[in-house]
Amino acid sequence: MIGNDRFWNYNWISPVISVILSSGLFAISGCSSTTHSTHMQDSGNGDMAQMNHEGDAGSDSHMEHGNDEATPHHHSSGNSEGSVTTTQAKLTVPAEIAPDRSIPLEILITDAEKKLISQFDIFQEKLLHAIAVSNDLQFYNHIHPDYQGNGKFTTNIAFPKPGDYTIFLDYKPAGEAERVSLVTVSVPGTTEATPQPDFTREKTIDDTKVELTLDAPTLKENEDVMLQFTLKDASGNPVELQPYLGERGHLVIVKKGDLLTESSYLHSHAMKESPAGQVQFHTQFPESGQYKMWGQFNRNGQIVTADFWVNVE
Ligand SMILES: [Cu+2]
Repeated sequence: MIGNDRFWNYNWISPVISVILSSGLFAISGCSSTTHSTHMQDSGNGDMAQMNHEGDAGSDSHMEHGNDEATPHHHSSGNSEGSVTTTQAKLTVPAEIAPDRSIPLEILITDAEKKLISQFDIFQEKLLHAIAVSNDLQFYNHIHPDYQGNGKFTTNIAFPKPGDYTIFLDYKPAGEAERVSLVTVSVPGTTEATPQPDFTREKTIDDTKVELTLDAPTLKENEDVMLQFTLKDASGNPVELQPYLGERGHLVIVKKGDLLTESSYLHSHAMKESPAGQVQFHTQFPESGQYKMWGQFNRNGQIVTADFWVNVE
């Protein structure tokens, strides 16, 4: 919260139109409520579209079914039954963005013909879930933009540091399957070196101690795994949790990479039953690599966000 208002001179008259990327229709993995988007993008005509996506030559403009190097292990992409439709998100941000300053975001969701989608189904209590991460996966924010009607959502967000950010947009056009679209934002300035992933399995967030345990000694791609978060208070007692967005907890998982795509993103829902202070997620990691996960839980109205890195072989 540095009071550098003098740097704050964004101008809505010449907004930068950011990225347009179509979404993937969700594929539901067989064992759990984990969803995982298919990789289906279409770089649009946004000024910033090339910024984060130029490295993905050859895989941006078609839908894959497991035959592309970027997504060699598409489990369960076979249930789309020929009804795949695409949607797109377009982000408009101010022409000038300063670190650590709140900026307005305007998001338009359209169908493949660029026609605005006006009706959305509520899922997990919201019309649109927006998960913003820095591309180095150090920053995470989960917000719910306000629906203005006619395909338009608005919100405000601050990006803490210079660098590239990706916002995963998770929504359901009325009567249709859940979609994920992504948009990107670049905050100008000198970027800092990214710290190495930290694989600690225990963290204290304010006065909540959170421990991650896995039901397997190592994580392997495409294998079922149960991720358990155990939350204790300062005295070591299990904490009481309340529902968060209708569930015992939410888990967002993003695969580390030079380029974040829709297939980098996984959103897992908590198992319904688990002992006090424990929340379990059943999931699969689609590829080997390093993943950052953010578990979110409601402790007496305070959302506890616990982040952990895991390595998948
Ligand atoms: Cu949400």
